[in-house]
Amino acid sequence: MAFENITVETRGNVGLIALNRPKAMNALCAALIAELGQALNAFEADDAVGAIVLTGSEKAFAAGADIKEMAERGYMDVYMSNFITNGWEAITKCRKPIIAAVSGFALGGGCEVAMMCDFILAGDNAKFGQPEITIGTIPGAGGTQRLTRAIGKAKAMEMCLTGRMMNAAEAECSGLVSRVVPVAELVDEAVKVAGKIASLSRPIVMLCKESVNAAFETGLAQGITFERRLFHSTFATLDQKEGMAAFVEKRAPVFQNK
Ligand code: DAK
Repeated sequence: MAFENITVETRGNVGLIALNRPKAMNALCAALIAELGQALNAFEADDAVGAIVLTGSEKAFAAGADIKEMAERGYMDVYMSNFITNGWEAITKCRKPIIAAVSGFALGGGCEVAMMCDFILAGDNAKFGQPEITIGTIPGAGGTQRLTRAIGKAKAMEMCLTGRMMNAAEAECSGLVSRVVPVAELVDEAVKVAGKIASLSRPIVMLCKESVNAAFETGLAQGITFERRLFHSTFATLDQKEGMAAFVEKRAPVFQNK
């Protein structure tokens, strides 16, 4: 597939997508989001790919939705066309793990895209923010919800109400990112982590992702029950038999994704 706004490659069993609109700080125009959806769906369908890394450039992961594209839209237009909603859902619907490797600016929709991924690895120059308030709107792709769940009300409210950016160190302390690494090593490190995940049992990885995500959508008792049912179901897989046998026999497991 030929893309204009992203680059796509595979490294071993990892799919790597880089947002690529350097002149516009990787602003998320409709064409870019459509391409991102296509690339994610292709990796989702590709049995050779076990995990995905989504990154930008050193300067910008993405500086938000494309303001120039949005500026003249009217209410009836955005409401009736369900403006820019569809393409974005490919990220949250993907069943394979997606790691966001964020360096530079992750603002507005850029921060929201990163938060839609399963976890964020940050380069030490990363800056996160929801600056929509400064251009007369509010976050529209989950920013007020996912940021608040990730870092708590006080910090999320301050960031959404003022547009203040958070640097990588604060983002790590606040629980927004899993780890900070030197920016020059970021993509390689993200691919390494994704490669580790991709080397494990595919169905078990998917069950695990589903279970962690349930923590954000259920109460504790319901979440625990859901986890228990999924845990029980892993015992119906060949990979659970293989994983535990390999441990007992002191050898590396060979998973069949079954
Ligand atoms: N849109 C369009 N162009 C952008 C852009 C953006 N978000 N961000 C940067 N650019 C462009 C600039 O216009 C400039 O273009 P030229 O003037 O060279 O043609 C070029 O990128 C370089 O930017 P700067 O000259 O401004 O570079 P600086 O280093 O001085 O500043 C910056 C970098 C990232 C701090 C600054 O560009 C900036 O503040 N950008 C805007 C950040 C922002 O406000 N983002 C929030 C946008 S609103 C939804 C989904 C998503 C959304 C809503 C709903 N649904 C699913 C319903 C999301 C909304 C948003 O993200």
